[in-house]
Amino acid sequence: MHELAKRILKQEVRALARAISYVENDHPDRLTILKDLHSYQNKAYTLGITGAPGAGKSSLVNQLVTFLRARELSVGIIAVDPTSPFTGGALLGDRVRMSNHFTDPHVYIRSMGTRGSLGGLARATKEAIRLVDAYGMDVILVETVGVGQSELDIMKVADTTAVVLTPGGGDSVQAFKAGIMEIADFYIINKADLMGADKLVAEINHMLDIVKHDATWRPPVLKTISTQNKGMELIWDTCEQHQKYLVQFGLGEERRRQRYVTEMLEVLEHQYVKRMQQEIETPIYQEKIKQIEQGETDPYSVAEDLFASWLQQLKHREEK
Ligand SMILES: Nc1nc2c(ncn2[C@@H]2O[C@H](COP(=O)(O)OP(=O)(O)OP(=O)(O)O)[C@@H](O)[C@H]2O)c(=O)[nH]1
Ligand SMILES: [Mg+2]
Repeated sequence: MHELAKRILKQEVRALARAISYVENDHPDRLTILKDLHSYQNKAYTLGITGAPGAGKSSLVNQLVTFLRARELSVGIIAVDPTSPFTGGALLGDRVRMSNHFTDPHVYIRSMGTRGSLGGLARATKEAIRLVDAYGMDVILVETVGVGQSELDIMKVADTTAVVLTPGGGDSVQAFKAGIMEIADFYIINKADLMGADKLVAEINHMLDIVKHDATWRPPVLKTISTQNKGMELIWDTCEQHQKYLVQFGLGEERRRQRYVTEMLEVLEHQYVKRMQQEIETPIYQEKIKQIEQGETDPYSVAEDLFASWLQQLKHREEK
């Protein structure tokens, strides 16, 4: 077993941090570590928290951590900030917000940005979640700014996904447009101390009446005030209900199965497409591209050639 994998299983936090850097930077040992730790996963409960910038996700996460720690649950937090190359700006605020948890050995906080995005932030984040899981945290909270496909992607690995909305932001319509409702297992109307919270709750409930959702699970709509520590119990109760629902209908397994398929495809894409891209840079293929330009061949045939010659190479290697 890889040294870092061993140390992660011994709950050495520095090894966890190092391994996450490995997945971020696409270190050569990355897959080895993930392989070693595979059978130690699927113990943590993962809650994704997504929503527009400033909706109060970090404040919620911070309060939730306090809530979960009071129940003696250990917590891993992964804050994804796709807008910042170094996760600097947002992290600074979050650091202040979460500073009371920094010295707690049962809490691990990690920010992920596009910096180490070799092969994609979504991939790195998902792999980081795997590592935190193997490390043995009971609960993993993943905070993302819900804007793009990559967040939707990340949320597919969460057991439960909460979408955070706030009154008066014209948020709800936006959220429904962005396809976020497809991933929302429940809604958190945060900043319920502000005007218009009840109206927003009603709006979302109305939309839930008219759009299709899983017949056996209607996403609940909760109100919270994270700055006053109100609603954390409600959130956790809802998480527990959702977990029960997943178990009852065998959906956890189904999600897991889909996740494995996705991960396999991602590894294939990441490892092998990358290799073929390198191949395309070689003089042979540069020459072929010229031939395409001159009308002597076409991109489809060259792609087929490339794939065929790659298979050949693999076969050769096997025979050796
Ligand atoms: N009035 C009110 N303000 C809140 C509440 N929750 C958070 N805020 C404030 O909203 C601002 C943004 O909170 P954050 O927790 O940083 O929000 P975020 O969603 O993590 O923001 P990003 O990570 O930048 O997307 C802060 O100034 C909070 O103090 C709430 O329940 N009520
Ligand atoms: Mg935040």
